[in-house]
Amino acid sequence: MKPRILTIISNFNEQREIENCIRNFREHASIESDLLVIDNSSFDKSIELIRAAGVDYVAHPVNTGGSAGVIKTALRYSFMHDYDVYCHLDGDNQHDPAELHRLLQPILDDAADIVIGSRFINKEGFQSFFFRRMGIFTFSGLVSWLAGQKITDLTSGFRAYNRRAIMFFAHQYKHEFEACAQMLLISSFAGLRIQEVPVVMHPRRTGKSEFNLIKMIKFPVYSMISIFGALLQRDRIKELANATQF
Ligand SMILES: Nc1nc2c(ncn2[C@@H]2O[C@H](COP(=O)(O)OP(=O)(O)OP(=O)(O)O)[C@@H](O)[C@H]2O)c(=O)[nH]1
Ligand SMILES: [Mg+2]
Repeated sequence: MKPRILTIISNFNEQREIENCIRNFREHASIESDLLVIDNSSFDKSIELIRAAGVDYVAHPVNTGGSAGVIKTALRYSFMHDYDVYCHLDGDNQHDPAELHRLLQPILDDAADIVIGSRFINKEGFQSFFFRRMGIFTFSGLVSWLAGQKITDLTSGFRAYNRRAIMFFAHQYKHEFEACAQMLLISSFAGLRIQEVPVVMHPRRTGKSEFNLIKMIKFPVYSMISIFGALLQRDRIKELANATQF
């Protein structure tokens, strides 16, 4: 039977790119997938553009304070609507829907539960700026070591999650999580297999990045706290994973 796949575009104030992003998916997606946009309470014109595009969407009534909130809704929505796979694209058009098949393949082969599109495997396309790269490199190394699984692009939102990952996060692990370091560590403690595939990312052309100066300073501190939090929960996560009917 064909897997039911849902691609979700995360949007927060992406009025300059969201239309392109939806069009890009419709014209170039390399997989057969439904499409949903999740808006994180934007206050620009993007929500009107999403409505005009005639795409299904969910609009958060309040901003969740970062993109992790969208991923939580996405996992829950995929679970409630019985999808086998959830693929994630950012609404700033940095992720190429023509590469979605790369993310999907390890899931179809049952070789991974979470697939991350990494820009640092082939080192092509947008590599982000020096300090952010150093942060990603350092924390990817730390999380790889703790998780026992190789991760190079910890902050990449370009990911696919299979039914096991959806079930675990939407049904069993109903707590707060941060999408980068902590989510991957929790996944690994839950026995979920993480695999990376090479992708080419584009630079953000318009709009505002989530990573401003304040976030750049907070990133290492928050990452350390969330890693520590995940380590403290390790046994509980294993119990929850064992209780999950995959
Ligand atoms: N800033 C921000 N972005 C959000 C939020 N919720 C969802 N997003 C979306 O999350 C996605 C990723 O955010 P980005 O700021 O692009 O983060 P990034 O891609 O890691 O950073 P850049 O490479 O600088 O673009 C974008 O599509 C945003 O529209 C939120 O609350 N704040
Ligand atoms: Mg971005």
